[in-house]
Amino acid sequence: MDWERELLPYHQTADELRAKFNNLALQFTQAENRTPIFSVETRVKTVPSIMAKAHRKQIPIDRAFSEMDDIVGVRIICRFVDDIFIITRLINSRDDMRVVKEKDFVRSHKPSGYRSYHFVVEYNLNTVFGKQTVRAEIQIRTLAMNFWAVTEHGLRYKYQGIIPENIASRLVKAAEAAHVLDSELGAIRDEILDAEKLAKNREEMVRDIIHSIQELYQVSETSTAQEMYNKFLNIWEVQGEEDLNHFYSDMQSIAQVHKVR
Ligand code: 0O2
Repeated sequence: MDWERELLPYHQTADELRAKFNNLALQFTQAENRTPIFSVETRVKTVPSIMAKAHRKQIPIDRAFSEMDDIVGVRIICRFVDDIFIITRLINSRDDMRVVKEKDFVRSHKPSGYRSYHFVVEYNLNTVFGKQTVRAEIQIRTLAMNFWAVTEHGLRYKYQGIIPENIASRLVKAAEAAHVLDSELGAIRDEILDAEKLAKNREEMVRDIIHSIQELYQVSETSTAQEMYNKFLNIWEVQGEEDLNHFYSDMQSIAQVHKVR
């Protein structure tokens, strides 16, 4: 079997899915000023790892490609638990991928403590060799769930799947701690998002003010521009939101007057 040739459509699937989810993130940011997608990672299983899994699951090697769901893996990381469910609804409503399996380990975690939302989807691909349907596993989890899963996975690898009892029970406790972190941050999600929006608005306002002052240096007396700059520094240092808003409107009016002249 030409493994590398067999794997080409899987690499294409990984590339296309990564691009699609990254574009979704961009569109969310454009439309709503924030995205539920923090990051997207993809991987294609290597040949040794396909062989090892086929051996473990007693899948004849010539059926590995048709029977394994996770040769293509997509991992979508979110900041908040609620974001996971925005994405699950989205995946279920798309017509460019068909959901064939769905497992919710977020609401109902595994005994190990593992939390994540899993899909297996069938994705239609157009290649130079014709059309092909490729299965991919999509895992959706928060940053905290991911931190736990990656750490636990490393230990699982070290102990070849059988983690000693004392470490396993600590891992369950650590998973609970990650869950508490997600719940606490989820409870103040709106507060956090408001603060971030405020900081972003302030940053944009300051950028516009500095730009207007720069323009003022070119179109007015240096002393006028200098006076506005000093005023701005005073307000900026004190960090009064309302004063900054007023100054921003004043600055816009002044810039307008000078532009008209
Ligand atoms: P790897 O090394 O990540 O690829 P299968 O159908 O055989 O893929 P299963 O058990 O039916 O497996 O599917 P499930 O439970 O949805 O698990 C699929 C993948 O989720 C696993 O792939 C892991 O990546 C991840 N996962 C599931 N349970 C745990 C867990 O307890 N800890 C961690 N860290 N990850 C988990 P693989 O092939 O098992 O492993």
